[in-house]
Amino acid sequence: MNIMEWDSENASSTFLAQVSDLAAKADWENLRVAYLGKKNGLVTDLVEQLRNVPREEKPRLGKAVNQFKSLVEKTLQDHPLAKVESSAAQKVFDYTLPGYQPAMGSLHPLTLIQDRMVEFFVRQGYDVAEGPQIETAYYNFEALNTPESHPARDEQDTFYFPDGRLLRTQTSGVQIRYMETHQPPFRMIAPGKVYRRDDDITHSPMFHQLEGLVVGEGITFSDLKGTLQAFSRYLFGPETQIRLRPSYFPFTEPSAEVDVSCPFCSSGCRTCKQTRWLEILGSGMVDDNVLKGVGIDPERYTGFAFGMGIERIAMLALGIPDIRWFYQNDRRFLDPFSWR
Ligand code: 2NL
Repeated sequence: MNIMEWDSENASSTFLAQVSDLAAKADWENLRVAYLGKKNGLVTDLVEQLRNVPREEKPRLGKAVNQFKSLVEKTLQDHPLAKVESSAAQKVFDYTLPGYQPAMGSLHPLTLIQDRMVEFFVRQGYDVAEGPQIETAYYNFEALNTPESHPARDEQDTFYFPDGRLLRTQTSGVQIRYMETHQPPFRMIAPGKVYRRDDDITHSPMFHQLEGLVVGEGITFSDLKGTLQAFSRYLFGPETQIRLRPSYFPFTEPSAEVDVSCPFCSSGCRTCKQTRWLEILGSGMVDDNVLKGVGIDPERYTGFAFGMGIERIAMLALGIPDIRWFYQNDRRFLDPFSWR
């Protein structure tokens, strides 16, 4: 269109007639391109030609083109179709397509194992207690008959805060508080996070423990043995045997380490390192000094206690070679547990 032959009034009414015929977003798009398109849009073209118009015609034509441009821009912008989704997104919904399956959350393998352990003790009437992960040296060590000279208290093994407090290395502080606030007889467990300066394929600076404590009149080593026997059979199957080996902990006397017969073999395998036994926990009769420290009379009451690492047992039960797999949130590792 040559600007010298352009009739602004005619152009406006033509444009407005086209606008009144608009029916779909695609029509609106086409009209916008026809007028305002960067290439060959009528308005764009006219504005371009203004530069070469004779001097004396410039004011009149300039005004007319600008008015026309505003009319086109404003009319298209205010049109109801301007706000309608463009045709590509407006496609009819295809209900034959497969649905999107939302990813399902599931329990972490450590949570699954911990829940099963807790389940056993809850069914036996144990109370479940929790406590702070930042402890004082009193609740983590002193009250557990562990003197300042003990290697476990070294900065090599324990994370200390500048004020002398520490990240608990065992959940025992929870049991101490429980004994301060409850009268025997009682049975309780304390599951939770604990921290030690350790880091390799079987040790993590943070891991989970479950400790248990039973105090009452006439509690004996037989009660300890029977309880751990039943627990082992619950966790590893009814054929499981247990074996107690003499051991030492500052807070129990006597103390025993407990092995279960390897649930995977009868003649030695990789999991049991050809020994046919797996060590699963430490235990013993609560030391008199620990009971005295919380005001329980050891002449009247006795008790047993035990502690186990949840990661260690989960690794044995599930055949997991590297403790770090628990913490990396890699779905190749986690997804196979999601059906449980
Ligand atoms: C292990 C051994 C153990 C305890 C923890 C305990 C707590 C109180 C009193 C006496 Cl309050 N004992 N806990 C006893 C024996 C062993 O843990 O190897 N844990 C991973």
